[in-house]
Amino acid sequence: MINYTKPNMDIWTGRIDDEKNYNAFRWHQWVKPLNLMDETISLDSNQAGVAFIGFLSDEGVRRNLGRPGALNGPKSIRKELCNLPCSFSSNLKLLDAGDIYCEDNDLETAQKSLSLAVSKIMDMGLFPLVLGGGHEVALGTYMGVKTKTNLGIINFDAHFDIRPYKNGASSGTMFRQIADYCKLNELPFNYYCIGIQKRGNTIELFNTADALGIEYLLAKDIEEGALEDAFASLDNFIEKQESIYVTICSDVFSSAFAPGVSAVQPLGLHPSRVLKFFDRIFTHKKVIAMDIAEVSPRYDQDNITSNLAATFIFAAVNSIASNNLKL
Ligand SMILES: [Mn+2]
Repeated sequence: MINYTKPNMDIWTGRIDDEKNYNAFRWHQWVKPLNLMDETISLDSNQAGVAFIGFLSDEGVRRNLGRPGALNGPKSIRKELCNLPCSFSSNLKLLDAGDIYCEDNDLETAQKSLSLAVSKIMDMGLFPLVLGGGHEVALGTYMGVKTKTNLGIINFDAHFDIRPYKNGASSGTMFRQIADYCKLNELPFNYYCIGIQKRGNTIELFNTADALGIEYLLAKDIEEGALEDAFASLDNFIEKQESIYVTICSDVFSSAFAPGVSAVQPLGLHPSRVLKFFDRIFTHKKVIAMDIAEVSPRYDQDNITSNLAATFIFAAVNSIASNNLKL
């Protein structure tokens, strides 16, 4: 596995209320290093674990003529995770598995390395939680996960990211690449998008989405429509899948809450509404991997976008704990 750096634990610092009492712990006291090059861990049957891995790339954003900066997302998100409370059983282990970086604009190699890292993490029985990076992270995560024949992808995003890629892959093409991969390998392409913006996708992309059998909820329908109908559609999709990979593109959120992204969305969704959908997905107990993308610290204000990403990671980790551990 190339383009890998082992975890730097210096970043995991913060408030300490008590040095021994787990109930007073914050994440920086609980996260342990996991060097994917030479360490493995094995969990007891009553334990579960989440491994964070950073994807230091915004090469896809650059190729997509967007605003680079998401390269520094993993560091900034980790900082916001430090002081979160350990509000779950101590049978849930948290690990920092280091970073994959992109070198010499070679996005494809970085994505391949990420997929290797994700599959290594899953081989250890851990849940991979990938910190982007541009949304091109999704191709790497997916290729590492594809262990189940019926893997459903749920993408929180203003964009379909199914653009043609004959002139090069980017942060706008991953799900088209995955669709083609599935076709080539006779796998079903199960893709559901939440928060699609009409102003963010051409007519041709909506036509392609229909042709590929992509299901989606428009942002405006989520803001204005009945939540029960949207939930029923989402539940129906999840019930047909063996397992689920969740990916969040931070431009699904309104720019009022997420200014630090590659492409701002004035009409993006309110985070608390997104969280309702997010939490609902986990209640099905099928989510086996996740990533969060497009946090771009150079455009952020007071780290609120990184903090928002950390908030969704907090929700995910608590759901993983309650789904996998007997309390
Ligand atoms: Mn995206």
